[in-house]
Amino acid sequence: TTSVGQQKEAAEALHDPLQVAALKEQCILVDEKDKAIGAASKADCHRVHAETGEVKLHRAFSVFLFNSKGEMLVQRRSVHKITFPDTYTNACCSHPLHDIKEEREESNARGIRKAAQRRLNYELGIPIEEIQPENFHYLTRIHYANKGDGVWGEHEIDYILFLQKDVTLKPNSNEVSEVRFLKRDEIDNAVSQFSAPMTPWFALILRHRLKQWWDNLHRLKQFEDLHNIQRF
Ligand code: DMA
Ligand code: MN
Repeated sequence: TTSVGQQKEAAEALHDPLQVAALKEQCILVDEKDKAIGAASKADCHRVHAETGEVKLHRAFSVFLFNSKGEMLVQRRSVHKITFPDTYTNACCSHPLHDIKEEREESNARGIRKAAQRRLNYELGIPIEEIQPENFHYLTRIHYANKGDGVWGEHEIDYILFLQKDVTLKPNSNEVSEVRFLKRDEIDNAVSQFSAPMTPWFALILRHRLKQWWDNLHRLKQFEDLHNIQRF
């Protein structure tokens, strides 16, 4: 086993400087009911504990973006990402930050919506004015964990946001190496032909919920569950 200090040095030596700098972001620690209980760095929130294999539970979001034709955007994470590099996944995932006051707001998932706006702009280059917080349909929360490569993993309460809108895309190559829109009837075939793995959270949501939600983009209200936290 290696110490946290050694892992830190290794990350700084081996990884992309922008992605290393982002490890200092302060995520929101939560309990299993999604009650905020503190803050910890992105590094501390994603490091797999050497002895227990556990990762600190924190708050996150996943955006699923559809165009007006009902096609879904899939992105390939860049090779520079420290967690789950070079994998196919949904449009945008990230974390609301503890040191941004408005991103801690819990009423109507306000903080999550603001964080999603910030990250869609950063990762995919979508102009801020095209993605207003009220444009997102907040569906539910999912609790999941994954040990990743054994050094960097995930353990999150993940807010699911749907957005159907034609937007302007200008992907940030430090974050995203490819974007494409997939049609509903070609998803299974497309996934089977991906030339890189899928992220575990995208695979999980695809397996359990995505197709049902996708088939009902115009009546998502009836699929909302803002009370329970789903565990598959
Ligand atoms: C983290 O996503 C959030 C989920 C739901 C897995 P990420 O690794 O893409 O975060 P960031 O873009 O902030 O690095
Ligand atoms: Mn995370």
